Amino acid sequence: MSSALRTSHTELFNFMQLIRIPISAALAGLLLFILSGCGSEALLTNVTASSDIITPNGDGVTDELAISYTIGAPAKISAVIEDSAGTRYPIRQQLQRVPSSEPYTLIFDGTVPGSGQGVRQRVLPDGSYTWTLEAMPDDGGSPMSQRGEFKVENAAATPPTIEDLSVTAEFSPNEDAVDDVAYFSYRLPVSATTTISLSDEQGAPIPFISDLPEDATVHSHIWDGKRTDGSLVDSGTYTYTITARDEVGNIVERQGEIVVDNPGRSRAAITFTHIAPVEVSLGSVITMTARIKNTGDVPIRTQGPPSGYQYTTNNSFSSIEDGQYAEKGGGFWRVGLDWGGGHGYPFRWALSSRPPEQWAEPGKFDYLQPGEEVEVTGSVRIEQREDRMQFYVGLVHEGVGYPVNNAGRTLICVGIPHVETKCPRHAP
Ligand SMILES: [Ca+2]
Ligand SMILES: [Ca+2]
Repeated sequence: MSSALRTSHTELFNFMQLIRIPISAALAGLLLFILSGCGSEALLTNVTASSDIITPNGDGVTDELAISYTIGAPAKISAVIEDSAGTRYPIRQQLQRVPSSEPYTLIFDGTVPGSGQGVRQRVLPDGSYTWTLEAMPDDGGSPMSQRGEFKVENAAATPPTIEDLSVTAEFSPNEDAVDDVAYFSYRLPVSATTTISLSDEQGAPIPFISDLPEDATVHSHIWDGKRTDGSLVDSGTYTYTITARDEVGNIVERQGEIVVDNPGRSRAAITFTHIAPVEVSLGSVITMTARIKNTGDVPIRTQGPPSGYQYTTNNSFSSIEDGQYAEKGGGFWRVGLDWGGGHGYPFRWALSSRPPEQWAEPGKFDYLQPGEEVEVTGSVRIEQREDRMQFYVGLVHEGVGYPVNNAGRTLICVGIPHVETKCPRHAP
């Protein structure tokens, strides 16, 4: 069988040489006359292949087949690869070409569209194949085609895979610290270039991860429900497509759906602050009163300690009550009090005027609903030996930042005799 194939390769080679070599011009002209369907301009000529064997394994040596051709009239070019079992793989379809004295070149890298099973593009396995190049003239005349044979050897025909895939089924990107992001997690057995994209119910694409080189290990990515311009997507069902491409061109993909539920942005404003008294002795207590309004379109989630809790300047939200009010991974909002050069708002209280047993999750967290305004009080016993303390109020969106910072600055004079002259609060 291989001897028969070899014979046909030789014949092909000779045939193409006939077309290419000038001394065979008369014969070539006759052939082209026949091939062109008796047209006045030869539609498809000088069709040559760079080789009759390719080894698509990424080593840079005969990885590709270059098929060059000349077009004599405006035409659409298509190319098909066919294996020995008769399966056809279109590799180019209806490419518009205009006449040119310069030859066109079509590069075939050994890959063809995959046939289901999550394989989008794959390297052909070792074997014997034919390529067929067809030109369909724009003027409605007869198409012309040329074909050749080639072999694939040493092919890297094992595609990459996307294993252990886990994707969040439903999430609500509304900054309330509950299911705000979607997780993609998978394992690549071989290194690959990964792309993750989403599309909405109308098919509009939302790029997420683009052509990211990844090693053969476990990978995870977090989607926050935003487009690349930062805008939030709408509620709905989105289709994700993860593709992994290896260095030789095998491409596999996995698809699934993600439900985006009630996306929104949380916003809040401080509408009132008051810190008093402004003259205290060491060991006495100051009290902050603040009013906070949810000015966004989604509920704000908040945690304790509750309004009314008293700190000392020697502790903070993360140290009190066995750490139960430490930051919980982001997304919670609280009102904070700080002083001096900034300590990251060590004193924080829940944005709720309800007692903890009446919270949405009693003792754990509560919500400040859109449009709702609450008054929160908090006190701090002054145990620092500083005589001038500039206190200020802020909103803390934990893990995100300080949406309101440095509000209601108030100078507190601590344990100073003759305070009117030694700790003036009003600039002259
Ligand atoms: Ca090679
Ligand atoms: Ca959420």
